[in-house]
Amino acid sequence: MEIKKEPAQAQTPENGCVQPELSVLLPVRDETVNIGIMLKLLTAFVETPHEVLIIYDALDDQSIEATKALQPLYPNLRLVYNELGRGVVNAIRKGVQESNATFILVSCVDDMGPLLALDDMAQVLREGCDFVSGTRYAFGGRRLGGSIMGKVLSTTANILLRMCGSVLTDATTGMKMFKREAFARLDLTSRPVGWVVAFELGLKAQLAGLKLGEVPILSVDRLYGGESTFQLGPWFIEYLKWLFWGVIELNIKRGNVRRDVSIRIPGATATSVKEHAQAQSALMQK
Ligand SMILES: Nc1nc2c(ncn2[C@@H]2O[C@H](COP(=O)(O)OP(=O)(O)O)[C@@H](O)[C@H]2O)c(=O)[nH]1
Ligand SMILES: [Mg+2]
Repeated sequence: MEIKKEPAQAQTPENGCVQPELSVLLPVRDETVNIGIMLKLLTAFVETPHEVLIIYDALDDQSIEATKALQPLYPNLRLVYNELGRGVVNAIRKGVQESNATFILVSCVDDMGPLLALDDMAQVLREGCDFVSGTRYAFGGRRLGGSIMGKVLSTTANILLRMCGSVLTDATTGMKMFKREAFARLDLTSRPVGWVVAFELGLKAQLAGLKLGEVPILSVDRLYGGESTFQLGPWFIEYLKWLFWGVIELNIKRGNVRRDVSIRIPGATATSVKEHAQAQSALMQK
């Protein structure tokens, strides 16, 4: 597959008034230092004209002050109050309502590695996909840091789902980008438990027959600052529920799932020539 990168309109803190093609939705709960790091790296790495929505659930959240302090530096930075109800699923709903762009990215403010894949994900949408998922488990993608249990749950769920017909190699990752109109076709019903909504998005995008893409990401979960909200008990039950649901639905609606997934490998992801060659040859065999 040809690896190409189209020139995109550069965006800087000074020219943040450029019409954003992409809204970066960052749900937050008491984040401070990571918001500033994320904004710096987004500006440095991402060429796609974008706005950033920091979405908080509570009026006493520490993220509010941290974001307000950064706004004079980043005109494309918006603070959004999610009054729809607590939790990431509601923050995403609110973010989509508030977004001004045709492409929407959902991501975590404490994970900087996936930023290297963001322009490539946008390019996959420009080339005709409706929904593109990051992948930590294929084509040179990797997962570093984060809780061991989170990793075990996610890898097990993805292996089982692949056996049952999932075409995504990482349905559970939070890093998902989609077109605004595609989101309207995914009727989200998950409970506000952690990032289980990412799993629901990955499953429903397939079952809705969306044109799908995948881009490998280097996930480096919470390298610095703040605390993980991961709680094994409630997450486990909710993940299990969606896993069963996915297994059953993928079997019943097998015919809905489009198997022609578009893959794009960012130069920064395949960190060695050998890995890049391996990823390319895996692609050729698909
Ligand atoms: N709005 C909102 N954001 C949340 C909530 N829980 C977690 N987040 C944010 O989601 C991202 C990932 O959460 P994190 O606690 O690191 O989860 P982990 O990576 O699974 O340990 C971070 O940006 C958090 O601030 C929530 O209930 N509401
Ligand atoms: Mg995290």
